[in-house]
Amino acid sequence: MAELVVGGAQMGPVQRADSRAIVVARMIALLERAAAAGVEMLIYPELALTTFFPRWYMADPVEADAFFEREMPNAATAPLFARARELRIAISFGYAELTPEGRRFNTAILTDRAGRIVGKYRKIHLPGHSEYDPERSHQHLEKRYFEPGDLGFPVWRNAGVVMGMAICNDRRWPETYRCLGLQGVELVVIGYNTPSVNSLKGSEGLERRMFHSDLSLQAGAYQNATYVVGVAKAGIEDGHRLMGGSIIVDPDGVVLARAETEDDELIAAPCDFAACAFGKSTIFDFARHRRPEHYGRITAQTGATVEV
Ligand code: CDT
Repeated sequence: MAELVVGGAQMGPVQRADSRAIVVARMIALLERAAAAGVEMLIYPELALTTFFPRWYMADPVEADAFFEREMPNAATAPLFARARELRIAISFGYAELTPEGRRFNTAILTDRAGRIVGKYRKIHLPGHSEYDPERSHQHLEKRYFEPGDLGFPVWRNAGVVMGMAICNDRRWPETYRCLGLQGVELVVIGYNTPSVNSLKGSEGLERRMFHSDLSLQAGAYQNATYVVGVAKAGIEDGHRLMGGSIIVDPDGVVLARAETEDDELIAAPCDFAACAFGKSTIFDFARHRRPEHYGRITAQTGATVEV
């Protein structure tokens, strides 16, 4: 069974005017800090290379193309891949993907410790809305700029560990973790950009939103007997605050490490993946205890129907 020192590279804000070169230099600085801490697998946030541009309404979605990557690695990110390879650190980070066919996804990739991309995930649970909404304190136009991911929830064996990815809003959905759990996942990595206030419900403050993030990540870990790492892009970005709260959670649902700032910050924890076996072979031994004959509604319908 594998052991790995796992790190979360929380990032402070990326402003709209920041170049990819500036952002990648910050990511490399975090990678160097991770190497000094003995980290072997490092997770960066969702849409790590740019500002969280879905907060901006652009009448023609093509105007947003400047925020998208047409290939990965590319000229801007090549130095990050090269340094990760030299340091033998596997990495995962999120970016906006524009495919050769002109499709747009909110994507994350996973590399092995030799800097090769071994996995790709495209965000499935896209939150927000697709048209300008004057009722909101800020826009959240992910449904405008991205289409839902088309790759499902795959896992990969990487550095001896069964790994899966999810992105931000996916962390709130038990379906995400269970699809990965049913493939024996041992490490789920999740980058996020979460506004510190709810755009429609101004009273829902930071403390409650942090609680919801922790609750989701810890429940997903415990209920699937897997390590889960949630990593924020945080701080005041283009005048809008994003929450921090990056955490590493063990298969018991216990938080092993937590970021304290809203800036570039490294968290790390040694993870012994043998610890996943206990939950997977006892209370969450899916083969013995699941009752899928009663779960048909999970895939047969989306909205709740009240029939009584
Ligand atoms: N990036 C992302 O998915 N953020 C969402 C905010 C939802 S509010 C429309 C999240 O779940 O954190």
